[in-house]
This record gives sequence, structure tokens and C-alpha cells, in this order.
Amino acid sequence: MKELIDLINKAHSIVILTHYSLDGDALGSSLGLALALDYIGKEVTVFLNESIPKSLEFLPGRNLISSNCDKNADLAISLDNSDLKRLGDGADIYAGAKKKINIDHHTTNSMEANSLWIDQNASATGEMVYKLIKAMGIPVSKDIAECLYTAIITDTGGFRYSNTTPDSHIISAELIKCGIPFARIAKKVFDIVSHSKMSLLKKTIQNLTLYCEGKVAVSWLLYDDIYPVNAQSDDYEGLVNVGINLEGVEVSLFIREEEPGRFKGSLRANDYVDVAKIAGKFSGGGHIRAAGFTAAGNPDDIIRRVLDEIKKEL
Ligand SMILES: [Mn+2]
Repeated sequence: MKELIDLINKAHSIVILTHYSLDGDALGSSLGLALALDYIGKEVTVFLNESIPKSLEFLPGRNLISSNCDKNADLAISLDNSDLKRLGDGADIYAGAKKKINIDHHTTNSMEANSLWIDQNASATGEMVYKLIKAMGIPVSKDIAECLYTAIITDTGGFRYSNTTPDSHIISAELIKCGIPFARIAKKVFDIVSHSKMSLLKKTIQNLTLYCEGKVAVSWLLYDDIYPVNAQSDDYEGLVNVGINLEGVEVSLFIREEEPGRFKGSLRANDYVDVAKIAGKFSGGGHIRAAGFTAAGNPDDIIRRVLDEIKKEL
């Protein structure tokens, strides 16, 4: 911690970087730290080269975001990112900075830095940023608290995932004391559904079909379902869960036609099936209970081929 603070104190221009395909922890921890460093007079920017998901548009500190950052900053701080490639266009900015700090909670991390702080027990990078801000003696404003609270609730699924710790709750309690509208934040992050997502959900539920005595749920969206509703990438998030959360289901398969004839598949399992192995048969991959793949051709054929592999693993 002393080493980190020393590097920060010596720097004037600081660029904060995080992984692409932004999530609540990536953006929340980045904006929370940026607001804190801005408060103590640093020239700080958060590098982003993608649009902010609608569910996170409410986060404060967006004036500190830029897609055009100093390539020779005094200090680059990488947050919530385990791999240089996942910084996307930010990789050059990280490489060009005079000093580098890497703060993350992933189990594997291949980032090089002058100072590393990896805590696999932290539920979110936002938790670590909270500890850093406190250690630096910077007051946690309501805006900072909103950012860090969002980071923690998104990475813990609202304190429901197994990565939740007493610290996640203790820090969140401190953040709530700052007067943040926590119920409104949770609603924005977890509950509000866009009109296009609602259309996709309706169709996903309509198409849901059960196999293997109800142990396997399959659903799909065709290009003609997706194209007219003008869906954004985060509108697809969680559609595979419609099947996996149905009572009695062990494996859920969801495919969507990204472009005519090209499908993206998601697989989820509840307790015992290794879906990474199944995805591997289609040149995909992932984790044992959550995996994905891509496939080309006719949807009935793709579903039949994946079902054959699922049956072998059930
Ligand atoms: Mn995270």
C-alpha cells in the first residue's frame, strides 16, 4: 500500500485503464478512484474507447472519461484487468506511461507493473479502491461512494455470489453511510429492462423448449427476431438464465443468430455438467458452469448437435 501511495503521490498526470466489455466493477472502481485523485489535484483521466452500458450511465465522474489520453502519462493505473490484451486500445497507453500500477482481484493476472496489488479474496476491485482511498486519507464523497457501491454490488450479484465476504458488507455499509441512493442504484443496475431487451426476453421465453425429462432447456433468437428491435450488446445479457433458472433444469443452451447463418451460443449448468467441455467440442470454451461457442449453419442442426453432446455429459 505504501509503495502504491508513493507512486501516486509522485505522479501529476495519471491515466486509469480497465478491461473492455465494461462491467459495473470496471467502470465503478475506475470512476471512484478518478474522482478521489481529481479531488487531491491530480490531472486524471479514465481511458474508455467504448460506449457505457445503459445500466451504468448514471455513474458520477463521467467528465473524467476520455478516449484520447496522454500516451506518456507519469502514471498508468490498471484496474480490474488481468491481461494486457483486455485493455484493448488502452494497452499502448499503459505501455507508454512512465510508471505503472496494477490493482486487481482476478485469480490469474499477467500484467506487468512497477507496483502490483492483487487480492483474490476481494469480491470486487471497488473494495480495493475503497481501501486505497482510505489509506491515502482522501474523504469518500457521495459520488465516490456511488461508484464503489455499484462496483461491489455488480461483482457480487447484490451480495448473492459466493465471492461475497464480510468485507464486502462492511465496506458497503460505510458507503451507505455517505448517503447514497442505494435502492435506486440497485434498481438501475439489476432491474430496469430496455424495451429491446423485453422484446428479446418475450421471444426467448416463447421459444423455450425442454429436453431430457426437463433437465435441459433450449432457447434461441433468430436474426429476424433481433434485427427489428435495435438491440445493444447488453440486451443479450442473461437470456441464457431464463432456461437455467427453471426448476429441474441442469443445462441451459441459448443460441442467437448474430448475422444471417452465424450463431453465438451460451451454455450454463447448475450442479454437475461441465459445459466448458461441451463448448470445447465446438471450438469454444469458458468455465465449467458457464461457457460459450460460435457456430455457422442452420439453427435446428446446431441445436441437435449441441444436444447430442449435452446428453453425453448428463
Ligand atoms: Mn471485478
